[in-house]
Amino acid sequence: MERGIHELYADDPERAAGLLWGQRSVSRRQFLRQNAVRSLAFALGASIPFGHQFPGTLIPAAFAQSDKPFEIEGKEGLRVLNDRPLNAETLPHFLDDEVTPTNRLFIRNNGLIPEIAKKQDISNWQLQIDGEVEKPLTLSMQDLKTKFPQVTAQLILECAGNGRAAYYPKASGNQWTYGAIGCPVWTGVRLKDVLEAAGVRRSAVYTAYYGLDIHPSGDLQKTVISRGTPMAKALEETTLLAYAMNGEPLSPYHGFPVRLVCPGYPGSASGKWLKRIWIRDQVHDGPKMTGSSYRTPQYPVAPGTKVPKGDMKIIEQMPVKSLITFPESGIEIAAAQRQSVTCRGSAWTGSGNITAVHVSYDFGQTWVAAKLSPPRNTYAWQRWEAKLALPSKGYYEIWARATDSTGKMQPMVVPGWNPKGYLNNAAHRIAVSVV
Ligand SMILES: Nc1nc2c(c(=O)[nH]1)N[C@H]1C(S)=C(S)[C@@H](COP(=O)(O)O)O[C@H]1N2
Ligand SMILES: [Mo]
Repeated sequence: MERGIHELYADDPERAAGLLWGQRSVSRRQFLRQNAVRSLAFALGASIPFGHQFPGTLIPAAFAQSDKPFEIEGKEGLRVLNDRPLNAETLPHFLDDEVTPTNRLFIRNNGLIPEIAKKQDISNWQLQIDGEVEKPLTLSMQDLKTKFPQVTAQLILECAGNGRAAYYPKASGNQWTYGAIGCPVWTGVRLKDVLEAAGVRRSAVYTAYYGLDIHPSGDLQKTVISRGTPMAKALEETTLLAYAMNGEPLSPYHGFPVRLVCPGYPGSASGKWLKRIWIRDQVHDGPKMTGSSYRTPQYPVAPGTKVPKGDMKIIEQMPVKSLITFPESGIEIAAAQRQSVTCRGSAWTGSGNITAVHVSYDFGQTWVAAKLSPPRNTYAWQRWEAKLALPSKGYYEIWARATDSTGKMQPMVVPGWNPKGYLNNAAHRIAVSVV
């Protein structure tokens, strides 16, 4: 079940039209519109003679009647935020699995998927390891699979911009709500083992990844994104060079043939479609490492403040957070069932593990502790469940709030505003009516 076109139009007709017609900027409008008319015609299976006349904010009747949803091949339950580059988040009730299935993992692309991933052809693929190492390495897939111990772990992947949509004043970028998070099972090798084989020099400070994805401008010389982590994070047991997700080779969306998985850090540290890891003698300064990218102010600022670039710091550990993945927000419960309403979800943190999840159905006046499962391994999310007795008929909100082993707890309201809208870990709420 994808997000219906009616729902998109109801929320924001301009944006819905933008998604459908590709009309995003006035200057590129004519060009985009031509392309959009072509792709719309393709979706309809017919040409649209007067396509250029179509009013931008009207739902094409063909869709209005069939309620044909936006679909991403191989995906289910994803809401498209942008189609070029492709960005799509998972609806919370589609994240109800203990292990996130591949078809339900969010997609966050800064550029275009490289050919090698589309064709799934690794005959010419190699991974280069260089910089502050004694012995630079060039590794094939075969080398990765045979020269290093294979590791399988369930690891969280969350975009630092998850929750951005709730900041006011609005922060630019994809308007993620809740679903730029997932926790699949990854298989690969430890980055640590590979770096040890290369012999890390004492001068090593930071890693830098380079991927094969293509800059949205089409300029093949331009790097889309190149980020990294301090050496200590790179050398953690759970920082992987992954070649498989949920027992299958990585999909084209998620970094085929090899990607980093750097759980607990912003998703942007988990470079996809890798070609090179450069060990640096200084903090990496590649595209999206500097300025305000993946950085927050060093001190709290009032909403809307212009923060000098020198006052921003790189985001490292992600905050404590949780989701209610069952039931789906907006459901109606028959009065006969109200005494025992099952409610469950996931909780995770970038520091340590989850020690408690509390649930409220009376707007935070009372809280009950949920039953919490242990993580499958370090940096796996933890599932929680609570049975609630709703006292009467009427409208309720179920609120869930997690606490981690550092003692940090999710806030009920949107936390510290920052220029790019990162790290919103406010508690998730859903609506439930007893009828
Ligand atoms: N090469 C490359 N790696 C990348 C990105 C990208 O655009 N290009 N996006 C990053 C960001 S911002 C996130 S949140 C994660 C998303 O991973 P996913 O699309 O597999 O969910 O990949 C990261 N790795
Ligand atoms: Mo991200």
